[in-house]
Amino acid sequence: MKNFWRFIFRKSLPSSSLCQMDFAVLGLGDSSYAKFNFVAKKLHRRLLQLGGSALLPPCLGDDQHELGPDAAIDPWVGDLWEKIMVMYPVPLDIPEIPHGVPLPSKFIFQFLQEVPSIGAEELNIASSAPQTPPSELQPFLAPVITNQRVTGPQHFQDVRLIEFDITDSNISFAAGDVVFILPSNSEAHTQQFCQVLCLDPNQFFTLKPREPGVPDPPGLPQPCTVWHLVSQYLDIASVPRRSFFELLACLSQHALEREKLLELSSARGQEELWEYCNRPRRTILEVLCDFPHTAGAIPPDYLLDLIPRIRPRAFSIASSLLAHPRRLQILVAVVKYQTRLKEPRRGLCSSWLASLNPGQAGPVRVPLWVRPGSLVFPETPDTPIIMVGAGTGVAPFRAAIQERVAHGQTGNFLFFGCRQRDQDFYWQTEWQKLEQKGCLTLVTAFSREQEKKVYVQHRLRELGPLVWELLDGQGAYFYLAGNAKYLPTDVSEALMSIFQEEGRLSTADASAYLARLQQTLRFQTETWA
Ligand code: 2AM
Repeated sequence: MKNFWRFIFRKSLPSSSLCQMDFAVLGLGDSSYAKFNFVAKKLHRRLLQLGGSALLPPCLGDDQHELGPDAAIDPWVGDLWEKIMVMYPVPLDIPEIPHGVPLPSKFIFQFLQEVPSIGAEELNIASSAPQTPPSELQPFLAPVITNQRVTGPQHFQDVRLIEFDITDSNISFAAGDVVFILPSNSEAHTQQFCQVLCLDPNQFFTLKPREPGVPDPPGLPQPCTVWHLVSQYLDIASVPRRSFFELLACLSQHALEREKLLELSSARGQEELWEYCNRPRRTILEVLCDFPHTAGAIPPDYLLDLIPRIRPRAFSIASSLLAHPRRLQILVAVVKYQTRLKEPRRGLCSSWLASLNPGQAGPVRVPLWVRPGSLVFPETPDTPIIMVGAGTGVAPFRAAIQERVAHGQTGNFLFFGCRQRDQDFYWQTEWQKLEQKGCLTLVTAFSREQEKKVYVQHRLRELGPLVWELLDGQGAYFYLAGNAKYLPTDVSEALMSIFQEEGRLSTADASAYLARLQQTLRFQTETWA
């Protein structure tokens, strides 16, 4: 993508480069970010500039839409097909694929009659310590050495400090980097899935691609047990997409269930599908339990077409190797919420991590690897940094503070917001020690200790003269991290008012000042909704 981007934006490309080309751009974005679908919009404009003809306006898929990105994608793809079918009609002599018959599966499962000489346990460990840094295809299997609840008993959320031992892993990281973790399904869900689909979890299989040249599914060892496939590969706890229902309908031999599945996958069934599946966050496993006759007769060959692969989750690293050698720490908020379904919804990765018992002997290890994150910290020794973190958003700042303190860098300003000092004030004593040593200036905002909410942006405004002096006088870098939906806008507004009051800038100049900070990486954010 980087190569493509560099190429397409080359100044030397003549403006008629794409005059023979029709194009359409589909973007996947999240409107909680200021630069919503920036790439798609920019690409669309550039392709036009190079003489291409847009078949449609760009599609701006939005993760924040209550129907998900599909709300924009479905009608857009419909329009696209209409155009394409007019431009390139299907020749009459090509037979149509009959409706309701599944396409052949990508893989054929070959079940082994004999148990291979490698033991099942050995197989379930995907890799040992590699020579090169671990990656998605070769993760490091890290033992968990700490799993500690760090929120008080009255706090609504179970937040865990999880620590991994990364001795001999070849992993190294710096402040701002993120760790990717590949979670597994729970034992109970794995068992239930095997039962509903009438699969023997102990059976070994290998996969044969139906078409030559189709690569093996990445990260799946072969031969493999059904248990391994279900517990570590198939994302049975995710909410199914419409394509899942389409394929399931084709595979169903049960008249009633098939009819229902066809309805849910049809265009007019989308409202109902939304109510049945997306709104209550019903999982693939739960849907399969609702269609037991169909589920019990799914040919294993189709499992990989039907169910997506478990995706890794990214966490900001919360520790520095300089303070905790051979260790990697993260702060995990355990996702759990209620919908109209009786069973509470639980986040796959956070619940799995929280369930791991550090003292436990045995092969439960966490597959992980590290990648550079989006936050970059200045290397110059005397550049101050202002870090604004709400809740678990403080995690990357702890790594940065530990690293900077180890390097003797001063000018560390942390604005931390949480609900109550005795419930979710993460690393309270650690910060206080650093303050006493003169390595950190800490400003706290406890939102629920008084009647009126106090947030980090209120503290920023109160300390406006200091913030302005650090930014304008000393060239400080400003960082913001947190999971509050309105946090980015609120903090930007606080900064704007500081620029206007302390810097005596007009509104236009204050926004230009903020934009310049962003462009020069002196204002960086890591936020999620
Ligand atoms: P609240 O839950 O009491 O509203 C970590 O989640 C902290 O961020 C909490 O104290 C939370 O307050 C606060 N928070 C919620 N929304 C915020 C916002 N828009 N700006 C700043 N802090 C916010």
